[in-house]
Amino acid sequence: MSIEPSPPKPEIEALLAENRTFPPSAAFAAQANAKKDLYDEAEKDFEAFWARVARERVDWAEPFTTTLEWDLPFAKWFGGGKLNMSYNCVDRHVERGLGSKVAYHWIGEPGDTRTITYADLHREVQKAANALTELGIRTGDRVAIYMPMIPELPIAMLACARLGAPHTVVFGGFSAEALAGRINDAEAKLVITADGGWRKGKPAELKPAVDTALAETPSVRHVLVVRRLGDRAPACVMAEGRDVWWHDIVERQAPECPPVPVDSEHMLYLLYTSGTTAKPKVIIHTTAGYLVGTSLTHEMIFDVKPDDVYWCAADVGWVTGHSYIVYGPLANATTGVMYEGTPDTPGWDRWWQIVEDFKVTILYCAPTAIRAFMKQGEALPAKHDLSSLRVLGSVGEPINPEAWLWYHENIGRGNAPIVDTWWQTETGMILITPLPGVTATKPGSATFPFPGIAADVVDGDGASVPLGGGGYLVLNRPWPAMLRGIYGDPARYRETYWSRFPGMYFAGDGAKRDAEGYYWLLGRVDDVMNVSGHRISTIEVESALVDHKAVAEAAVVGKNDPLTGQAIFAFAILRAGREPSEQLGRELREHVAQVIGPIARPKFLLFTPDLPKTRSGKIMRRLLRDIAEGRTLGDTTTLADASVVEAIREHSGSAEEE
Ligand code: 7RM
Repeated sequence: MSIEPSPPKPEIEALLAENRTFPPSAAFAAQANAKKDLYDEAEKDFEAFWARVARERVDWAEPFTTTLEWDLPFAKWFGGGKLNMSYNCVDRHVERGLGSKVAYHWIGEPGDTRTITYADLHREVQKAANALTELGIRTGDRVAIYMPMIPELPIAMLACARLGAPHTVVFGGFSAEALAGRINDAEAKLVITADGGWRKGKPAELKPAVDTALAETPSVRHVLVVRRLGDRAPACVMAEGRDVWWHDIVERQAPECPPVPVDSEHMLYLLYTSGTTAKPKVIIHTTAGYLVGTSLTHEMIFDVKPDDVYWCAADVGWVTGHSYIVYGPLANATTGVMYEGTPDTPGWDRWWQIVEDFKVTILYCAPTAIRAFMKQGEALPAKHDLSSLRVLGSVGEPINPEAWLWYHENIGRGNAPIVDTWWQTETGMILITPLPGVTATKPGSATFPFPGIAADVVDGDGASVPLGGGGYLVLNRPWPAMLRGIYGDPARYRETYWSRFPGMYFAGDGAKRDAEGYYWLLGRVDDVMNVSGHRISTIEVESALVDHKAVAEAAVVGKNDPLTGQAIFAFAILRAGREPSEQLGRELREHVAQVIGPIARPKFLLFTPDLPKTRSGKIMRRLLRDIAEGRTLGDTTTLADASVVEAIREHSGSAEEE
């Protein structure tokens, strides 16, 4: 790691030290699940805290005998315990009389809907688990899942968990090549997929990509295929003896399949980290600690009550979907919303229509979505009744203060607390976040570590940086939902996360703390630019650009520069109704210079209609750097929409240089 943290610079402090503070309302605080004493309890004895939570929240087949065995960097939580994840997410709720409670209100992109109750889930998960057994799946076998956002996706995950067969979910948008790599890494025996799904008003076939991938995946015996598109999937060909329709095999199964109790540390799933680095890592999550961590954070951070309608608008293929669409919410018997399609179909108010129709009370989404809505203007959300919303969440990237305020005013109507939640595929659960009703928020800050979590900001030598300064974000003690390693590569696990600062987990993110101890996430440390020896993080410049009223979204990268080492290359997406012009280019540069300082003025500026992103909305700056440098593009298998980079590249000649 060559980049050292920047010393605090007064001009950057100006951007981060948001003066606006939003204290919780007395009314919200009075009814909140989380109380301040949660921090106190956890601080007194964090192991005792997690043990208490684990006893209360989990239905154990056999109780655990040890809370934590910590052989740095390998953790074992709740040793001696046995449990089943699907039992905890489904059966126990039905047994307690919640069978008719809705687990998911599902909305297909074309407008079809399905209502899945806990009793429905109970039946369907057991039938699916019996079908997996018939297809040869046993405890410990890996199953790859490559599906659109349809109810069979969580059902398939829970069916795997019922048998103790770890799943690896691959985004439906990824290519055949990416799918083949993931199947081979996991040596999956079975692939669960669909003929396709609806995306942007059109049927999008999936099965042909599976067929291509399977030419190179010797471990796969069978493919289980859900019919979603039917006649609209003409290329869906079933291979005799290998491929089986879901409705043929699942429907005829008995609706009883006893859950297999597994050890606390039994592998629940494998998941690739999002493609912001060149070589993806396969992250291991296990059962009990993950259940404890995701269910507690879900209930406290989103203030979930029995009558809430909770919508996490992520894709299930992202860790956010695993933890906060499937396992956390179902463990809490929550009623959720699940939507198949994109936010712009049939119009840019699709989400607001869903909120209105289903009276959604809690919405959790990514800043990239919020900025896309900002670009479309205030009129669209204003047309809808969003008064049911009472908590809003953000995840995936630092949220610019501008987008935070827009979300607060136009979606939360000024009175729904916003929880900006920092975490990673590796952490499994939210780690830095406000607790609504407890924490006074500041737009752009993820605020404080969750109870029981020990975070710090350290300098290049691992020494804690005093409040007011910036450096590297680290975690100083294990937490229940933490990754248990990188699949098949313990050395890389140690090297990637535990060697930069001995004894600490290095998250790879930069962070600052203000004078009051609030955490401000600054993005990945490899996204830091070095201009004439000044270290400037990409989010700082991006926030300054988005702060200008003409800009909806921005990305900046460092471009090699003979004079200054790196020069700032900015990509800007304008809001609806604004046109690119030289004049506007000058104005934007001037704006950045004013907000941050002349050193941060972009040397190159390109107006672009779109940005290359992962499916979870993270900007792939690696590809923007390739574009800025005029290089051939690196690995694009995790790109949500491959045509975007080509479109930007065509324009890139027109980048204005100052
Ligand atoms: C949940 C998820 C992890 C990386 C992480 C950060 C960035 C996520 C926030 C954030 C600032 C946030 N998992 N990140 N949440 N940065 N504020 N609230 O995103 O594995 O896909 O990505 O995402 O850089 O290291 S992930």
